Amino acid sequence: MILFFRRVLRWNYATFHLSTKKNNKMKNTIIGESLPNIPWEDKPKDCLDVLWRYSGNPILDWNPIPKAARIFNSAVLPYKDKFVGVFRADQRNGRATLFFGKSKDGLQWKIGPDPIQWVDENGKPNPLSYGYDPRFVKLDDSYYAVWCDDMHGASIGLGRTRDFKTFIRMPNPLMPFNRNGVLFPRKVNGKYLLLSRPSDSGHTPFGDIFLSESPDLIYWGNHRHVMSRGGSGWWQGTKIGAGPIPIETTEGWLLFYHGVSGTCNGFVYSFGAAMLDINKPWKVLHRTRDYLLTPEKPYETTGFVPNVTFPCANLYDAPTGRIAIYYGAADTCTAIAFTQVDKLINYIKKNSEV
Ligand code: BMA
Repeated sequence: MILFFRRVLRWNYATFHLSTKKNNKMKNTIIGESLPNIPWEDKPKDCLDVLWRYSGNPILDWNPIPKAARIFNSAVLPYKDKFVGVFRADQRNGRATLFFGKSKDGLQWKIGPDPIQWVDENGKPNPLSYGYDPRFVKLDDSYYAVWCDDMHGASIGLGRTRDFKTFIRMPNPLMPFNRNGVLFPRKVNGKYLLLSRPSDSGHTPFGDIFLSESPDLIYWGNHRHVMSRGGSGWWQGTKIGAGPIPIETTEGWLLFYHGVSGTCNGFVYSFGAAMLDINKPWKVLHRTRDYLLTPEKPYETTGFVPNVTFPCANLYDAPTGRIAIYYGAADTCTAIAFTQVDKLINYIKKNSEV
């Protein structure tokens, strides 16, 4: 009933926009909420790409707060008419941890001042050894963070909050070694879904994306392979990892993911996108043959780790199809890129290699 009501509301919104903006065909491809205050900038006239960078990049630069030297691969969400986020911050001792932040516009952030103080289910302190590359999602009535956690080696960490004050650590969903855990924003076929990238103990020279399911966010199983590294190009030839929370669309789940190529000067992290079947998300329908974004700008090619663009979050506005992608740049800065869902899906379909 609620779903029906939402769809009617969305339809009305879309119809209104269709009648007011004749030249802007809106198809309501994204199945989700509206976010009229999404950070946004129109595509520059001379840009030939389907995805374009924010002219104000980076939005977080070196030493953004007293207790963190670099804030980068981080995750944001809309909250009421503002924004909240879980941020990967490398502290001044070099160790990665997670901070919480708030923003009125998604561009200017108030982060910290201290790392998130995690507790167990009984409220006792349960600090992280380290934490990095968080993703953040609203599921049911709670907000869940997934990150790379230390469980006698890199593994997937999971925690939840309802009020952004108490952050409760939950059992690690998967065994080490694993990274790039990404939850789906709703149950599919009655199960919670988690993408991940199993690995070895180091900075893995290999890696594919897998999917696991759970009835309760505690017990995970029915693991399936989703996507392999590789393809005819080289940008995703070494390893790949799921990026932001998948976006539900009428064409399937839209998933941005990073791809890594090995060069004689180290790894290069770019990102592309895939469309996954809505009811069987382990089935890849389309997948970008070329990257959508690769390190080119000085803040992407130069920094603590050069040549890294690493997406961890996306915001969307369903009625207009606007998408803002938050990505870490050179393990130093936080940057934003924009795209429009219909143009992007059209591009992915036309330039797909599965
Ligand atoms: C990966 C992760 C990311 C990082 C990337 C490039 O293994 O550690 O946090 O952005 O390497 O250094």
